Amino acid sequence: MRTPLRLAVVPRALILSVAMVALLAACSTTPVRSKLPQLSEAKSAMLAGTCEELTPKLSVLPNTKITSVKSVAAGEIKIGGNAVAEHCLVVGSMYDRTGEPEATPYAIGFEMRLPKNWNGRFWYQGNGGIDGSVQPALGNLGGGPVTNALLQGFAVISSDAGHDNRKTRGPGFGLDPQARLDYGYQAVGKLTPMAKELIRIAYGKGPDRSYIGGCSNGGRHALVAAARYPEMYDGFLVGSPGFNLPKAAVANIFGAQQYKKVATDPKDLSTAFTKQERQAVVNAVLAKCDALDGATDGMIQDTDACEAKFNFMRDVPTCTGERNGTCLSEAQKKAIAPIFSGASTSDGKPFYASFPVDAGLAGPGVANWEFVASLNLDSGAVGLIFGVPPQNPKGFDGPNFTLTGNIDAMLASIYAKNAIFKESAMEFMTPPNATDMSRVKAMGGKILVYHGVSDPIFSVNDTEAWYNGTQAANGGDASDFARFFRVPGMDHCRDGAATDQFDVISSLVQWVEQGQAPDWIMARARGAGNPGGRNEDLPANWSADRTRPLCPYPGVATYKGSGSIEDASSFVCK
Ligand SMILES: [Ca+2]
Repeated sequence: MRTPLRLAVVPRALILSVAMVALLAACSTTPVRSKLPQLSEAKSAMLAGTCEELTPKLSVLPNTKITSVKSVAAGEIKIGGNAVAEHCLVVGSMYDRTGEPEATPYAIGFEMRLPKNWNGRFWYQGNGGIDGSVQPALGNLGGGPVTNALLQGFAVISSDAGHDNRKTRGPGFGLDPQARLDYGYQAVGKLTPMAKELIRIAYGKGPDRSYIGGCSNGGRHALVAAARYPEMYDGFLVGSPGFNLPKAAVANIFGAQQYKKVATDPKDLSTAFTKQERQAVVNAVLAKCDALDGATDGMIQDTDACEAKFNFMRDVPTCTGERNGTCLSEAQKKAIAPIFSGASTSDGKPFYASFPVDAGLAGPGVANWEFVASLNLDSGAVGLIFGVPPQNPKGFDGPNFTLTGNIDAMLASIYAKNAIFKESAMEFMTPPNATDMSRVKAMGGKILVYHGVSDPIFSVNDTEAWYNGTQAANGGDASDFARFFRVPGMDHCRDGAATDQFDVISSLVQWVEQGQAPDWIMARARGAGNPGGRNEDLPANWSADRTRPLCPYPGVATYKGSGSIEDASSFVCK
């Protein structure tokens, strides 16, 4: 396993902990925090025999159908120029059945990739969106190839979470109550014991350490698993989590209805808030907030100070004449401000988090989520997968549902249940008692969360509120088992004006297995020449491989006052 680069940044937490030790030594009555269990390090092993020899042994797996087992040679797959080592690819399904509507075939489809030379660890790859297809079990996370579980030697599983979008026409699976529950949480609960047993058969021992991680809906899967299945995993990697996904989807529909009020072309919501205009907002917020962290570098590290200082209505230039891309009209401001301040019901009650105004707002990812996904994805999710009762999928018109639907009714539908749909969407999609992670903590498990500040679909402020609640549930400090890293400028899971490439998997493994809590995480921009693909949103005046420390909340990467602003070593977490 690669070791993350360490820099000569003096972690503030270390200084504090030294001071605290001195204080504790001087004052014997100070309560000493009980020590959490330290889990042992995973030990590597070799696959027992060939992939072909594995096939007959897997027939013992209950409720499981193995479709194929084949060998993948070293280098057959390359990730960011790195050759993936030799491994077995196992493809199969669990709980094959028929369901709604009209005897649709269902199963929990999966693939597992088992490295010949295994690091002793299991990785459950949570996938994005509404699931529904088995993404390759490579364990990719974040921008670029830095974080990749398969490259690092994990045995990795990936699944469709219980439905095949080709057979259900995407969100049509929402008509099947069991398919909703599998998508929400039960697929993880069913696949995990099977996967561990399959690993035991393949290597002669089960995984020493198990991890679950993903971004977006995959981050949701990880946080839901931490709440529902804490005993199944040792580490939870929670990227840009949609852990309040049904509410976030209604909030994005709320946003589309706001944009519709000022769109000059009713068929194209992006005419409500063009790229030039979004850049004008970015310029305005940078003018107020960029220097708050000590470096005028196009990044707003001090999100909280910026939110206190920047006022959308006041600080964005108001057009005195026609819209010309450098300003927003009064009507635009009135329509768009409530999207940032937080979606609300018809009587003004907020139902989802606010969004920070941040430097990554001008990117195309933002436009896609706000102006396109709201019509084509959130509509189907709310109307067919989350709402009780679901809409009729025959003739369901997503854009019309989004642009003309009643927000209050949509919100009520994601909390509703009936005799057929016995759990509401807010029950099956979200972590129960989300801020109670006591079982993870007690077992020595660790939760590492990251979230882009410019994420337009799941708000970093929602994740911040969850983390603050988790802190409060642990006497004001949960940092001994749960840490939260904001990624300034990053769009949803990657891209944006951001350093969006970071090896959070290694950070989590070191924390779980070595007890080394991440006081900061190295993050790198993906400029020209990056093997993982260039981030097109990077400002032209940034170095192609700018680095920054990601800081544990509420820490802020702060410029030391000297040294290159392109280099993480010039910053310290404060
Ligand atoms: Ca700055």
